Amino acid sequence: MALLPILRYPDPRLHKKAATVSVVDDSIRQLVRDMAETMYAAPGIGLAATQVDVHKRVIVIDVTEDKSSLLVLIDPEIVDRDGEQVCEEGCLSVPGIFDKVARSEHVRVRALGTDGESFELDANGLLAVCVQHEMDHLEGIVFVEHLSRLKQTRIRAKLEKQARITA
Ligand code: GNR
Ligand code: NI
Repeated sequence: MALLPILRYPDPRLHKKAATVSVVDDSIRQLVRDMAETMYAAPGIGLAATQVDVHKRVIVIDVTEDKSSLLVLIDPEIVDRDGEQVCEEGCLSVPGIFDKVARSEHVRVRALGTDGESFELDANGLLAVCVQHEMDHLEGIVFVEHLSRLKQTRIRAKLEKQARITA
Protein backbone atom coordinates (compact mmCIF):
# COMPACT_ATOMS: atom_id res chain seq x y z
CA MET A 1 0.00 0.00 0.00
CA ALA A 2 1.17 3.49 -0.71
CA LEU A 3 -0.08 7.04 -0.37
CA LEU A 4 0.21 8.82 -3.71
CA PRO A 5 0.93 12.56 -4.05
CA ILE A 6 -2.06 14.53 -5.38
CA LEU A 7 -1.51 17.11 -8.16
CA ARG A 8 -2.63 20.64 -7.35
CA TYR A 9 -4.43 23.03 -9.70
CA PRO A 10 -3.14 24.75 -11.88
CA ASP A 11 -0.74 21.88 -12.64
CA PRO A 12 -0.94 21.30 -16.45
CA ARG A 13 -0.88 17.51 -15.89
CA LEU A 14 -4.48 17.82 -14.55
CA HIS A 15 -5.50 18.60 -18.14
CA LYS A 16 -4.19 15.37 -19.69
CA LYS A 17 -6.81 13.01 -21.11
CA ALA A 18 -6.74 9.54 -19.56
CA ALA A 19 -6.34 6.41 -21.72
CA THR A 20 -8.74 3.45 -21.80
CA VAL A 21 -7.64 0.51 -19.61
CA SER A 22 -9.46 -2.42 -21.38
CA VAL A 23 -7.49 -5.14 -19.54
CA VAL A 24 -7.76 -5.06 -15.75
CA ASP A 25 -4.52 -6.68 -14.56
CA ASP A 26 -2.64 -6.78 -11.24
CA SER A 27 -0.95 -3.43 -11.92
CA ILE A 28 -4.38 -1.79 -12.27
CA ARG A 29 -5.58 -3.55 -9.09
CA GLN A 30 -2.49 -2.22 -7.26
CA LEU A 31 -3.25 1.29 -8.57
CA VAL A 32 -6.84 0.95 -7.28
CA ARG A 33 -5.58 -0.09 -3.80
CA ASP A 34 -3.17 2.86 -3.65
CA MET A 35 -5.82 5.30 -4.90
CA ALA A 36 -8.34 4.05 -2.30
CA GLU A 37 -5.79 4.45 0.49
CA THR A 38 -4.94 7.96 -0.78
CA MET A 39 -8.65 8.95 -1.02
CA TYR A 40 -9.46 7.70 2.50
CA ALA A 41 -6.37 9.37 3.99
CA ALA A 42 -7.03 12.74 2.32
CA PRO A 43 -9.96 12.42 3.22
CA GLY A 44 -12.12 12.65 0.10
CA ILE A 45 -15.25 11.03 -1.36
CA GLY A 46 -13.62 10.29 -4.72
CA LEU A 47 -10.32 10.25 -6.58
CA ALA A 48 -9.48 9.99 -10.28
CA ALA A 49 -6.16 8.50 -11.46
CA THR A 50 -5.41 11.80 -13.25
CA GLN A 51 -5.06 13.46 -9.81
CA VAL A 52 -2.19 11.12 -8.91
CA ASP A 53 -0.55 11.68 -12.32
CA VAL A 54 -1.62 8.31 -13.75
CA HIS A 55 -3.44 8.97 -17.01
CA LYS A 56 -5.64 5.86 -17.13
CA ARG A 57 -9.43 5.71 -16.86
CA VAL A 58 -9.64 4.61 -13.20
CA ILE A 59 -11.84 6.14 -10.46
CA VAL A 60 -12.43 5.28 -6.81
CA ILE A 61 -15.46 6.65 -4.90
CA ASP A 62 -16.88 6.22 -1.41
CA VAL A 63 -19.68 8.64 -0.49
CA THR A 64 -20.74 6.74 2.67
CA GLU A 65 -20.40 8.38 6.10
CA ASP A 66 -18.52 5.41 7.57
CA LYS A 67 -16.29 4.81 4.51
CA SER A 68 -17.76 1.32 4.16
CA SER A 69 -18.54 1.15 0.45
CA LEU A 70 -15.68 1.48 -2.02
CA LEU A 71 -16.83 1.85 -5.61
CA VAL A 72 -14.28 1.28 -8.38
CA LEU A 73 -15.05 2.46 -11.92
CA ILE A 74 -12.66 1.48 -14.71
CA ASP A 75 -13.33 2.79 -18.26
CA PRO A 76 -16.61 4.42 -17.09
CA GLU A 77 -19.16 5.61 -19.64
CA ILE A 78 -22.37 7.50 -18.95
CA VAL A 79 -25.09 5.61 -20.82
CA ASP A 80 -28.05 7.67 -19.60
CA ARG A 81 -28.59 10.90 -17.71
CA ASP A 82 -31.49 13.12 -16.66
CA GLY A 83 -32.51 15.97 -14.43
CA GLU A 84 -30.37 18.71 -12.96
CA GLN A 85 -28.94 19.48 -9.52
CA VAL A 86 -26.63 22.13 -8.19
CA CYS A 87 -24.14 21.04 -5.53
CA GLU A 88 -21.37 22.85 -3.67
CA GLU A 89 -18.24 21.05 -4.91
CA GLY A 90 -14.70 20.84 -3.66
CA CYS A 91 -11.67 19.01 -5.03
CA LEU A 92 -8.56 17.52 -3.46
CA SER A 93 -6.60 19.11 -6.34
CA VAL A 94 -8.07 22.57 -5.55
CA PRO A 95 -7.75 22.77 -1.75
CA GLY A 96 -9.79 25.37 0.11
CA ILE A 97 -12.04 26.25 -2.85
CA PHE A 98 -15.76 25.37 -2.81
CA ASP A 99 -18.38 26.52 -5.30
CA LYS A 100 -21.67 25.48 -6.87
CA VAL A 101 -21.72 23.44 -10.08
CA ALA A 102 -24.76 22.26 -12.07
CA ARG A 103 -24.73 18.53 -12.94
CA SER A 104 -27.21 15.86 -13.99
CA GLU A 105 -29.38 14.62 -11.09
CA HIS A 106 -29.21 11.03 -12.32
CA VAL A 107 -26.60 9.14 -14.32
CA ARG A 108 -26.46 5.52 -15.39
CA VAL A 109 -22.83 4.41 -15.69
CA ARG A 110 -21.32 1.38 -17.40
CA ALA A 111 -17.84 0.45 -16.19
CA LEU A 112 -15.47 -2.40 -15.49
CA GLY A 113 -14.87 -3.55 -11.91
CA THR A 114 -11.57 -4.79 -10.44
CA ASP A 115 -12.50 -8.26 -11.74
CA GLY A 116 -12.57 -6.87 -15.29
CA GLU A 117 -16.30 -7.55 -15.58
CA SER A 118 -18.64 -4.91 -17.00
CA PHE A 119 -21.47 -3.66 -14.76
CA GLU A 120 -23.99 -0.83 -14.70
CA LEU A 121 -24.75 1.52 -11.84
CA ASP A 122 -27.58 4.00 -11.26
CA ALA A 123 -26.43 7.04 -9.35
CA ASN A 124 -28.43 9.96 -7.93
CA GLY A 125 -27.66 12.92 -5.70
CA LEU A 126 -24.14 13.18 -4.27
CA LEU A 127 -23.01 9.90 -5.84
CA ALA A 128 -24.09 11.18 -9.27
CA VAL A 129 -22.23 14.46 -8.64
CA CYS A 130 -19.11 12.57 -7.62
CA VAL A 131 -19.22 10.24 -10.67
CA GLN A 132 -19.49 13.28 -12.99
CA HIS A 133 -16.74 15.20 -11.11
CA GLU A 134 -14.36 12.20 -11.35
CA MET A 135 -15.21 11.49 -15.01
CA ASP A 136 -14.41 15.15 -15.77
CA HIS A 137 -10.93 14.60 -14.24
CA LEU A 138 -10.34 11.73 -16.71
CA GLU A 139 -11.08 14.19 -19.55
CA GLY A 140 -8.63 16.70 -18.06
CA ILE A 141 -11.39 18.93 -16.65
CA VAL A 142 -11.21 20.35 -13.12
CA PHE A 143 -14.50 21.53 -11.50
CA VAL A 144 -13.38 25.17 -11.48
CA GLU A 145 -13.60 25.08 -15.29
CA HIS A 146 -17.40 25.03 -14.82
CA LEU A 147 -17.15 28.43 -13.05
CA SER A 148 -16.84 31.90 -14.62
CA ARG A 149 -13.50 32.99 -16.13
CA LEU A 150 -13.25 35.66 -13.42
CA LYS A 151 -13.57 33.04 -10.65
CA GLN A 152 -11.03 30.79 -12.42
CA THR A 153 -8.53 33.65 -12.61
CA ARG A 154 -8.98 34.41 -8.89
CA ILE A 155 -8.67 30.75 -7.89
CA ARG A 156 -5.54 30.32 -10.02
CA ALA A 157 -3.94 33.42 -8.44
CA LYS A 158 -4.84 32.26 -4.91
CA LEU A 159 -3.41 28.75 -5.39
CA GLU A 160 -0.26 30.02 -7.15
CA LYS A 161 0.36 32.39 -4.22
CA GLN A 162 -0.26 29.53 -1.73
CA ALA A 163 2.19 27.31 -3.65
CA ARG A 164 4.87 30.03 -3.45
CA ILE A 165 4.40 30.34 0.32
CA THR A 166 4.55 26.59 0.99
CA ALA A 167 7.44 25.96 -1.45
O1 GNR B 1 -13.73 14.90 -1.63
C1 GNR B 1 -14.40 15.44 -2.53
N1 GNR B 1 -15.60 16.00 -2.23
C2 GNR B 1 -16.49 16.44 -3.16
C3 GNR B 1 -17.56 17.22 -2.72
C4 GNR B 1 -18.51 17.69 -3.59
C5 GNR B 1 -18.40 17.37 -4.93
C6 GNR B 1 -17.35 16.61 -5.41
C7 GNR B 1 -16.40 16.14 -4.52
S1 GNR B 1 -15.10 15.15 -5.09
C8 GNR B 1 -13.87 15.49 -3.91
C9 GNR B 1 -12.65 14.60 -4.11
C10 GNR B 1 -12.02 14.91 -5.44
O2 GNR B 1 -11.38 15.91 -5.68
N2 GNR B 1 -12.21 14.06 -6.40
O3 GNR B 1 -11.71 14.29 -7.62
NI1 NI C 1 -11.57 16.42 -7.82
